[in-house]
Amino acid sequence: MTGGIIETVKSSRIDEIEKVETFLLHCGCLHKHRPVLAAACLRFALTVSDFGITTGRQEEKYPCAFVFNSNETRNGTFASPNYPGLYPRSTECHYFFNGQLNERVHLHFHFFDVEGVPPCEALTASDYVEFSNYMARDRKYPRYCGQQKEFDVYSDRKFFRVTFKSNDRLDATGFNASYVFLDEEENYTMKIPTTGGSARHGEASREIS
Ligand SMILES: [Ca+2]
Repeated sequence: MTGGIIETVKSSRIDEIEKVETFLLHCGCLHKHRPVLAAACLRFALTVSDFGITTGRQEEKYPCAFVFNSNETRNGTFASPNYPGLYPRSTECHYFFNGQLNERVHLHFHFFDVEGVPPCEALTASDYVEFSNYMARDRKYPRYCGQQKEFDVYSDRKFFRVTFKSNDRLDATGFNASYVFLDEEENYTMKIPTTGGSARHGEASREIS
């Protein structure tokens, strides 16, 4: 009965098998007297290796990371794990954007609901989304959490990192966003929405709706 599943697991890499086993044990999937729960849980366990993230190229060096290269796709969408369902707890997912020379990435968040209280730090036990022009933290961009209206974020460099992180309590739906790579000239001629302040090129800014 489970031949297909066993074949799937066999053809996976060892670390994926370990992830699946962890999930099976976690949610009691191995209990033979609860077949319905077991089936649902098994489906969940098998999709969890790609976190239900359907776009980008999965980066194998991280538990959850997806790469978007402008030389493959100049625009598209990306979302939090398991979107539009609730995102999993204690999960960190990276979204790496790689433009070509002179390119920048422009992100537009259509939906945003990440459990937490600004400034979305550990002190407030917040889940959050972080933006950075580097692998390290970039103080230029505030962390985002809570329920937000649509907003835009611009990179300063050809590389940009978006990181989603959830803690071990309380859940929400997450986010859904689109991205587009633009060369510097296109970016500079675009009207950047401001909040009445002095939002400059590359700064995270909210749209007035
Ligand atoms: Ca949480």
